[in-house]
Amino acid sequence: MRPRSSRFIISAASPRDFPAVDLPEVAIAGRSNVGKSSLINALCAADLARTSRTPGRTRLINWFHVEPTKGRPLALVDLPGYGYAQVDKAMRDSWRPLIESYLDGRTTLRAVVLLFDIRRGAQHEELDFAPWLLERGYTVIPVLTKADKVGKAQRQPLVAQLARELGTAASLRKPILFSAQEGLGLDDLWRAIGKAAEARA
Ligand SMILES: Nc1nc2c(ncn2[C@@H]2O[C@H](COP(=O)(O)OP(=O)(O)O)[C@@H](O)[C@H]2O)c(=O)[nH]1
Ligand SMILES: [Mg+2]
Repeated sequence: MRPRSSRFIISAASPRDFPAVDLPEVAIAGRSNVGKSSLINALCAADLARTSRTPGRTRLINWFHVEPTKGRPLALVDLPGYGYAQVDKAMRDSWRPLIESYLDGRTTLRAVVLLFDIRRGAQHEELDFAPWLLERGYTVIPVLTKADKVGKAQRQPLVAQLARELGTAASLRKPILFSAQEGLGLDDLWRAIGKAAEARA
């Protein structure tokens, strides 16, 4: 599916800059380099989110306005990558409160799309993060990114493995196989996002 329209709204470096957006929101979370910006670009069918070569914006939370072909408009929210060993501690300490203050009090947030590199699977951070999100009442949509990097026969077993690792909470969706490069999984992801955005908070 291609959206009717998509545009960048605003970036925020601190909670006082969070916009008062009167739309259901779906956030995209995952480690640096997992493919967040590429996935947002694929969903928006436009080069709105910068990909890894320009890391400046990746320390900010970025809002995008998207009008799907079906259903109401929504905001996609690009969260800074977490668990990135190469950044120094001071930088990590400033990210965490930013992400947590967003996730803790965002009444318009309906779902978090949680990204996993298909070659790495779930690591400690994600295995802690998913239940943390579920406890706060958010739908979690797990996505395996860069599916093109593994052979076709390996893909479904990796989906099954991630599903096993994440468990069976009610607001946990089935993992979606995704490749920005091949355009794989885009319709499945739009369906899951649309459903979550329509649901009442
Ligand atoms: N092969 C392949 N590479 C991808 C895919 N998605 C992202 N990448 C590459 O992975 C790197 C990080 O992507 P980016 O979207 O910037 O990740 P972010 O840091 O999570 O926003 C870039 O070099 C992308 O081109 C994909 O589906 N397939
Ligand atoms: Mg990015």
